[in-house]
Amino acid sequence: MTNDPRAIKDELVQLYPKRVARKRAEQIVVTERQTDGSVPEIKSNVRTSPGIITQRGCTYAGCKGVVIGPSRDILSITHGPIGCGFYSWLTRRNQTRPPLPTDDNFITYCLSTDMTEEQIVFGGEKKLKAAIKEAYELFHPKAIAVFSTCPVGLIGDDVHAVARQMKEDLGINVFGFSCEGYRGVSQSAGHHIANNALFKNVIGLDDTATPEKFKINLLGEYNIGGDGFVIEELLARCGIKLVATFSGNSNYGSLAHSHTADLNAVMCHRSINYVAEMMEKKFGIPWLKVNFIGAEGSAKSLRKIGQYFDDPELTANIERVIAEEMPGVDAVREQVKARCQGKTAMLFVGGSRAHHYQVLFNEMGMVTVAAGYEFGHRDDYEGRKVLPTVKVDADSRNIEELEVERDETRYRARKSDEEKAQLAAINDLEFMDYKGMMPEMEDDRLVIDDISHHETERLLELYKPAIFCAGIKEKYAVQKMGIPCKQLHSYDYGGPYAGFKGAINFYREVDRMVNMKVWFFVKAPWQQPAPHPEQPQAAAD
Ligand code: CFM
Repeated sequence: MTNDPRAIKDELVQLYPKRVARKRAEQIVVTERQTDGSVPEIKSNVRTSPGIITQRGCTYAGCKGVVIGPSRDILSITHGPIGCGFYSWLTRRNQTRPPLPTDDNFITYCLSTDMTEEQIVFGGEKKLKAAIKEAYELFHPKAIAVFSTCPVGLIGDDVHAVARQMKEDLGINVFGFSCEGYRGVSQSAGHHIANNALFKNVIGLDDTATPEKFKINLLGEYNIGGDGFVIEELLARCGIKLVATFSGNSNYGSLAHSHTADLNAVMCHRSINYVAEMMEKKFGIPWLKVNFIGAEGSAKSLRKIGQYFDDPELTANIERVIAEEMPGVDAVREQVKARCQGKTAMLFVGGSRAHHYQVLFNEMGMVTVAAGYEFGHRDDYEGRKVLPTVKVDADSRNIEELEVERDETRYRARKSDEEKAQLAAINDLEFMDYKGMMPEMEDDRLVIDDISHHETERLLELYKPAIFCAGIKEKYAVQKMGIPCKQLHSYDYGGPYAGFKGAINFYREVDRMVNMKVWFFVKAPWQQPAPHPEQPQAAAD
């Protein structure tokens, strides 16, 4: 079979009905960088064709599970059938560490209104009110968040009116999310809805500022497998105060005064860019894209933050930390490189990791031959410069765009336009920008948006990569084909993979996976030679 990615692209869509094939062909591109740095257009953030097995999750998952869930002391109530609550209960490895054992931590709980037929027919608002009251009496939280599941939107329960009333009755912050599973084409819509509600109901509520000199928020870091802990520790060693993380290891109070920080460092652009943009407009806090995945990425990100604050002592601290960490990383990297160099990887995950983790594979000398997001938008693939040309369709119009204005009293431009231009010129700091996945990929690689199960199987047969990175839904199907699958959502109970420490963990783990001989012995029964007709068959049980 050919290795020509264009021929493989044709092959992937060959079995689809014509219309589906045409649509899928627009969501699969072969990378090719033009001299001006531009990359081909990719169709993304569109509905999955019915009947196709997708990796995607729902809008409720993106809102409750991804963005709000990791905050430890906001009490989350799922308004809906119990199944929705159950499947969002501890299914993501966002860790948290309350400072004191007596501090609130609701992450291990699963609260649901357990909507049944009665509420579907007669309405569920009464039950929701009772649930909020009961939750309050049990836990006395500072804030309660109410998440809508599909039936809530279908029967028309007004979660916002209920939340307003309960806020008044209980005297704590109660807010709702119209994040019904069907609200958007994927969990990405849920991110946006969560960002909007955080901005309207939490950010900016507490003006208490702490005295540190270098204060930042980390946006789009959810502390999966302890990644956030590693980054927090790194920042602290450099002398950088982390005001709030959105939302790994966060608490309500930190989010409420996050507008007192002087920089927003954005890890996962897809899930939180809306908060970054809105905080810039309302409070004057600029944002910079960072990536603490990969040792080089971590060093670069720390240096970017240093250049932003432009302080000799901070710069020296950052360089000291990098110098302390790098030798350990290099030693392991050299070891694994000898065994992994040139091996191939594929990454199909989420809306940012398929890009970020290419850095780690590059550092190991491995080659990413195909990658894609489940629910990324064109800006995540091609860079934010394409934003003005992104078509708004009925599905994206469904999600509210908040009108944000400068806060009369609290807006403070942390850097003037001149200062920003100067920093951009000297240090190449790109404010409020993300360059996307494709410009950093080699030419002639496949980029596939919202990959289907059928396409996954064909890709594996055609390329036989050394490792495939995806999630739990794909893992065992992939491994049955004799190819190791690394879960990049949950890290397979492993991690952390962020920062320098994380890079070492990842190098070791991937080295083990791609060099393990066991995969060569895997054969499905139908791949074995057929038994001789005269040979007695094993009795079936
Ligand atoms: Fe951002 Fe994430 Fe991701 Fe995401 Fe996710 Fe996740 Fe992900 Mo799973 S917020 S887009 S919705 S980095 S849960 S921590 S791993 S799909 S690539």
